Amino acid sequence: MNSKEKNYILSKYLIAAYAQLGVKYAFVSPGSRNTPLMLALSDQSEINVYNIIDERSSGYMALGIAKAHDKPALLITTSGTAVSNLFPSIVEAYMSSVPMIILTADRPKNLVGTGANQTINQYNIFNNYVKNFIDFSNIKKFTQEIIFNIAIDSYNHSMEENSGPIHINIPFNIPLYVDNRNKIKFKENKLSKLKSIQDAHNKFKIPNFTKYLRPIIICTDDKEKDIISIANQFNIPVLMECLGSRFLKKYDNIISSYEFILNHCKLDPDLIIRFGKKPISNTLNNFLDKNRDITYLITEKLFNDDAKNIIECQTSIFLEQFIKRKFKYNISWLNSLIIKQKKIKRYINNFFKTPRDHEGYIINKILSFFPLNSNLMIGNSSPIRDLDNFTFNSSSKINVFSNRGASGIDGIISTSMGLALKQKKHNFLILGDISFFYDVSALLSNMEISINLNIIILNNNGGHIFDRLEGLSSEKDYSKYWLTPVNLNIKDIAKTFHCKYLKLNYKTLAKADSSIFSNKGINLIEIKINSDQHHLENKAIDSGIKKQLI
Ligand SMILES: Cc1ncc(C[n+]2csc(CCOP(=O)(O)OP(=O)(O)O)c2C)c(N)n1
Repeated sequence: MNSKEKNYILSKYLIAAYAQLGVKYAFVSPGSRNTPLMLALSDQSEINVYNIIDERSSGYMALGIAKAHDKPALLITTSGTAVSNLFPSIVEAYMSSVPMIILTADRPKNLVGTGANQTINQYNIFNNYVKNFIDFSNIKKFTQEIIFNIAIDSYNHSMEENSGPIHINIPFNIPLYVDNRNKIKFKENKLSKLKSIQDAHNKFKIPNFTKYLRPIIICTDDKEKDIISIANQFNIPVLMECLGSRFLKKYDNIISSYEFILNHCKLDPDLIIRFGKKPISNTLNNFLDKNRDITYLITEKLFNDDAKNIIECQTSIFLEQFIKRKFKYNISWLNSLIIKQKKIKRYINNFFKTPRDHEGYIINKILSFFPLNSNLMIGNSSPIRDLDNFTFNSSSKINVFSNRGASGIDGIISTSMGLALKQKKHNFLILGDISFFYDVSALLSNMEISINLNIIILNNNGGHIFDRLEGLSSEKDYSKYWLTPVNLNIKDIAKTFHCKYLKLNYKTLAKADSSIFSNKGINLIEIKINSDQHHLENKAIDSGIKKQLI
């Protein structure tokens, strides 16, 4: 086998193995060093391939589709800075436990450090943010069996327990292009035996939870639907974040207004059962810190969490055990929280009957237009906080996604484009203007990939999340160093990138309906918000709710 055949055969086996393992999507960016991998992708039909110019965007798209698909996508680049541009998306995938398989083409090892063109040290470049790194320089012989085993191990490892990214670096010698590929002989073997993904330990013991009087559940991004119904059966209130199943089914025991309750009332549970990652809400995080001793985290594997009491098992298996105890907590405890929740809901709904220049009003209005079974990607930082704070439990079947692993404002459009590839209709993204401008180059791919996505830009002109930091806005250089108004015309951007465009404010939104959305292509909806007015409205809501609760 000569070198060019070797490059191609190796690539072909690797891609064939991933296709057999169930990988359905590959995000690639052009280059010459990754040519053997591209040829292998081009010669198959099971994996859908998207060619994305910008590797930063490509990485986030792979993240997005994996969120929707629960399986890794392939992320393929050439050598050099192309590789380093994947870093933010890999950090987010690692921190939020999303599977991803990264194949980076490289120069042969002997060229690293010699001044060879487009050659950097790619060896374990993502170090702390990948679950595993494999360098093909270390493999002496490339048999089909060896390559298939690498594919199986990397796939399984990316999906096991805390899912995450796996990096495979593949040095290719020149020549890179090979023609007459149909004449090259292959063993067309099927993957012989798939090793099954390791089950989590699931050997755990539930402490005697029946001795407590005032239990609560805190559920963040764990979407296991039985959490609420089982909690309901046991009369346990569930503080349910917007990333959980808040919008999937109506249940009285779902408490979504926990920020207001914790800020204005004394809540003294004697047991907290936690599902999912740390909350979005700072107030809820402080509450958890104060209640560490009585909190039990249910998690398959502890990751990036300082919980004191941990029950290591899958949520569904924990619930199976939990439900075996025929027991009910005193309903008056649950009712006391339900009453508070109802008061807050009544107050906010009443307040929002009048159109308000407030993000909570705008988000609620937008959500009310969503068709059933919509996907919503929600941006950092005010949008997700306002979605969390001002929306209530409903059965509108909205599935909410976000990048909360590292809470970056980068890559949000790209992630939502990746998500939208899986679900053909009803895709929405709500984000701030700075996050929009940050990732506007994602729209370059509008012509390459055909998706339907409504992007709602909450434009408060410059990242006004920092107004919420006590005292900061009166700092002398506040506008200079914290605010970043871009002052570009979003309508012009829409035209440049072949998107539809609509401009609204809270008053025109009040008269709108679902016809503002489009079911074809990318639709930019800009909603102007006055941040000073938002803060005034916010204060009014807070003091109004306080009066209701005391
Ligand atoms: C990549 C990255 N850079 C900087 C930040 C810090 N940061 C958090 S929110 C924010 C401003 C966001 O502005 P915008 O998208 O308009 O949303 P909003 O102000 O409404 O929260 C910045 C710069 C971050 N989270 N991620």
